[in-house]
Amino acid sequence: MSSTHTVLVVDDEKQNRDLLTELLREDCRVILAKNGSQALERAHELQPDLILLDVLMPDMSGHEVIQTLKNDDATRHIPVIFISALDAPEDEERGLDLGAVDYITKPFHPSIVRKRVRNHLLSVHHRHLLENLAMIDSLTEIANRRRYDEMLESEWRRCARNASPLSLAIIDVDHFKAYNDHLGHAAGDQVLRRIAQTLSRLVRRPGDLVARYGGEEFVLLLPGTDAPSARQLGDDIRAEIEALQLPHPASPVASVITVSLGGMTVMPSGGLVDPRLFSEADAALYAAKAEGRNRAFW
Ligand code: GH3
Ligand code: MG
Ligand code: MG
Ligand code: MG
Repeated sequence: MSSTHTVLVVDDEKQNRDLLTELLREDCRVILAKNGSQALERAHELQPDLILLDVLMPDMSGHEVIQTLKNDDATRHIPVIFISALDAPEDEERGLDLGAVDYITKPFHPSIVRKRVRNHLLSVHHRHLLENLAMIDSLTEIANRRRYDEMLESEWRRCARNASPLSLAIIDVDHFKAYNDHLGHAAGDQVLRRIAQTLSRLVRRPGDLVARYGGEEFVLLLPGTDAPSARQLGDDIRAEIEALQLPHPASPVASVITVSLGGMTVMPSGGLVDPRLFSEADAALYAAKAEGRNRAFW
């Protein structure tokens, strides 16, 4: 667990940095900063899981460092432990008030530091597990709508920065109500799982997202994919789902499960997602349904 965690040690004295590195190397990857500005830079860039922060440093105090960290969206979630020679209760109180999760006084006892760091890393680990669980759809075990909403915002901004296209597809199972009515809800659930697996198999470029949007609807978010490539993927998905040959005796379209897909590709600009990306994809889906279903329209 903890060997994959990164801890940033910030101290102006080399002796302390060496000591803490030696102490923690078994439990985590240790990165170092010898002053406040270096600490802020490394925290921002390397996103450590935990920061051990000295208070008394010449250029910028630990108090200033933590305040800057807490005012920055990119770093405010990183837990900070103060390690300081200031050992009066009011020093400790001030450190905790500033948002530190713990306060260790110098000279420190090596095994206590190690155990406290271990405990905090365990909390970090549990928090990551919970955050991931909250982003997963329990039926299909793919990403859920919450994850999609988050990714859409961040990928929109990233594509806008890189001047690269962003493609979105909405996939809806054809005549799924009739399927449930004929074969039962449990069989319907199994179909949704098979579709999620198939989508995950076909959509596998790093950065791509497959999510269950809700009910029998799925979405694909494809950053950096232009319209021709996205259209090709849409055609492949439609064909592969039909090729699963999952019997759907009540379908007027085919005797098997099919999907309709609507897609849209845009060149994002600005920081806010343009709702037309989704509404245009939804309009294409509506057209695919209206023209007889089992179609991919872009
Ligand atoms: P269309 O081809 O126009 O999309 O028809 P449809 O029957 O698929 O559309 P409709 O929106 O009328 O029905 C969607 C159905 O999807 C209704 C609901 O029972 C089913 N459904 C939604 N979520 C789940 C689920 O989690 N499990 C199962 N088994 N069925 C679900
Ligand atoms: Mg110091
Ligand atoms: Mg639907
Ligand atoms: Mg449907």
